Amino acid sequence: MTDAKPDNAAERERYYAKVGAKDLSPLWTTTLVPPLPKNHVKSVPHLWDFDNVLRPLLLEAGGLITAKEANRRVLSLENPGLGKPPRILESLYAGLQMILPGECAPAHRHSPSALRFIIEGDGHAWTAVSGEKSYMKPGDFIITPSNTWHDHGHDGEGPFFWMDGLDIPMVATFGPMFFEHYPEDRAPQHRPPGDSLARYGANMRPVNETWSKPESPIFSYPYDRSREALEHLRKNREWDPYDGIRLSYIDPTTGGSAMPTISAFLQLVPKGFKTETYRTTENTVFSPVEGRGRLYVGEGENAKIIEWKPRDIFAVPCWVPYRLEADEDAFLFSFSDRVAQQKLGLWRENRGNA
Ligand code: 1HN
Repeated sequence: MTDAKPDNAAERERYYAKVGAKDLSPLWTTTLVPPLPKNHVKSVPHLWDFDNVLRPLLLEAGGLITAKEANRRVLSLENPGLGKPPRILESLYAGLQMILPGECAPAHRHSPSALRFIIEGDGHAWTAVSGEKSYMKPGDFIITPSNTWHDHGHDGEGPFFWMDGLDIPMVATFGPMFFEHYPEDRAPQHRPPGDSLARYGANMRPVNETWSKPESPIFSYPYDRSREALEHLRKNREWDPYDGIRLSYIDPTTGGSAMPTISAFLQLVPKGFKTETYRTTENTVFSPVEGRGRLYVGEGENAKIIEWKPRDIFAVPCWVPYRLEADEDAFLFSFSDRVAQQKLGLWRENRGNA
């Protein structure tokens, strides 16, 4: 390549204007496919502080608007490197939602799939998905599959907070965005709480029932059970140098991801453990449940150290190297677009520095 100005520069410019007017552009003047994600990914590693920022601001919103009027009282986490519409990372939406005792977040359904990760509250708030209520406790992971009716309520005391994770940017890329309000505030209940877990969550399944949907038949994955599994494995399985001990939430009928577009994980990084530098094409959102520590993220002039503690939310973009250090036994929830990238043949990871 030469930087010398071609002798027909003016002629070329006239040509570019001419093709532009015909809804065309010369590929040779654009870089559609840069050599590395870092030349293309705009989102940046970032942390949202729950105790000092998210919680007080949501409480303030609680004095300004009801859950019903807002439909959903959610603060969207906007990655500072991305413009509107709000996204936490290129492919993922995340928000922090608060519901107050007696409130109603009315029933609706939409094509984007959602997950809830419970952050704080007394265990008497619930979400109803497809006619089944799940009471929510901190650390629980709950799915709201595409186009399932869902509403939220709170029968207990005090404010109740959870993180919402949705695949909205993926759906937006393809186009099939659908949303409907249910004609009443509450969608009807067809099954008692705990039904889906009883049917599919005991390493058994009803022999006379088929399940062919792309998501898990289990709506709620209680924290106690996931945590207990990690506690067992810390003593009985080698720790992974890049993850510590990490389990993924699965659809028990396939062994694959609980959701078709979003992967979700719970991970234990034992006190004093330092993970080795890891890089993956996946876009990942973390929320520590217990423990505190540091995230070392990025490289060169973009390298940062981010301190995290329980209930914070932090995001690591595609192909940005990172490692974790825990000062106390740390249990971290995370969700990512791994399963979507895998289905498209795009997912890569790099264990090591290369
Ligand atoms: C939604 O429906 C919920 O149902 C939460 O709780 C967050 C963010 C964007 C679009 C729809 C919910 C959402 C959302």
